Amino acid sequence: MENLDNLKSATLEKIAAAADVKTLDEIKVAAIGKKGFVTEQMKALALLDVEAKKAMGQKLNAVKCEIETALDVKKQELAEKELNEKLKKETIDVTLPIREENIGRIHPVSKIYEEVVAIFGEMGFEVADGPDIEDQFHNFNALNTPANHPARQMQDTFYIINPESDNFDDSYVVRTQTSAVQIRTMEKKQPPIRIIAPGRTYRADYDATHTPMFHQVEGLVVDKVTTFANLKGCLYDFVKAFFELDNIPVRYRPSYFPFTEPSAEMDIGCKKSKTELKIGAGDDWLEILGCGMVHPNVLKACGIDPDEYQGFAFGMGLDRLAMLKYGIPDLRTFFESDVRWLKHYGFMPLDESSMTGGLSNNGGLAR
Ligand code: 2NL
Repeated sequence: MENLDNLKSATLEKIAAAADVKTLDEIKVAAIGKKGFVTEQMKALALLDVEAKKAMGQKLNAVKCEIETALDVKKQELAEKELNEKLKKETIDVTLPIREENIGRIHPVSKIYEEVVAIFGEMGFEVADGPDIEDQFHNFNALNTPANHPARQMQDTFYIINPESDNFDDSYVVRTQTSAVQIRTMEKKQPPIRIIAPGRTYRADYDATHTPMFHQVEGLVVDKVTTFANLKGCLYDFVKAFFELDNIPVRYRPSYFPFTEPSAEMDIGCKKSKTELKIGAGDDWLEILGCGMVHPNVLKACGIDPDEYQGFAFGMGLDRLAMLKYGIPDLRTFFESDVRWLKHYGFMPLDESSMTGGLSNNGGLAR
């Protein structure tokens, strides 16, 4: 008995003095482990008579409980202390520069997207979006392109058969341009409207400058007085901001789109040589976008009175802009998910595009 009390107090003292979890485990083994002193005395109970066995058994259980509780309390205290010390040692200095090798890159198309949104955002345009799969009304009919209109063959459309109808006119399409987004906006909202619709578009075509999925941004302005002069001013400001040039020659060539009248294509001045394309000077011209005044039939199809409102619209390929601005020769490589390509042509994630903080952050170009 005497011996047990002494061993117990000695053990409790050792627990109180223990400096780490490993020491605690050793104390535990020595007291209540398989060969610990409490366990040994429990084994010895078999030799005692019934009364003594009962008394000693209770005593031993109480000692075991006391030691276990003391161990648990101390263990928790030590674990907390160790964690606090570890946290103190492992602080992160968030002001340290990042290790550039270890972070990903922003895809050139995402970069162009951000730049275009920054420029038109500054002019007061809102970004609108819509589904990739469209019905033919929103992709064609509402855009003054009824069934059998020759313009439907101008675009190599991917159709998706409607399982609920035998009529081909009820087929869906993956959108051939993002115009359906503007149609949906006009259906919902009366003018003034000033939106851009960037996004994925699809046509059956594949070569160095065409992929079956590509990216476009279209813009739409509708108001009581909206003129071709407004269109020209808006797009001139856009190309200057986009190519980061104060002066840039532009010209408009007459063109045809079913959804605009008149329609035009905008070229910018450049100098082409075998090895280089220099934008902003020279005797050559580069087509950059298509545009025009919204056709009255389009406004009508969306419930807007063309006698009261006019609009202008434009559309351009984001991938083509990326190829021109960043000198990437083959469009197909954009969508091959090759990390070496991305490392070469991609951009650092923290270089945001803004009209005030540098648009393309050429200094941050990850090359
Ligand atoms: C191009 C030409 C264009 C439009 C898109 C448009 C949309 C509505 C009404 C009228 Cl809702 N027009 N969009 C207008 C002119 C040209 O895109 O070459 N895109 C790559």
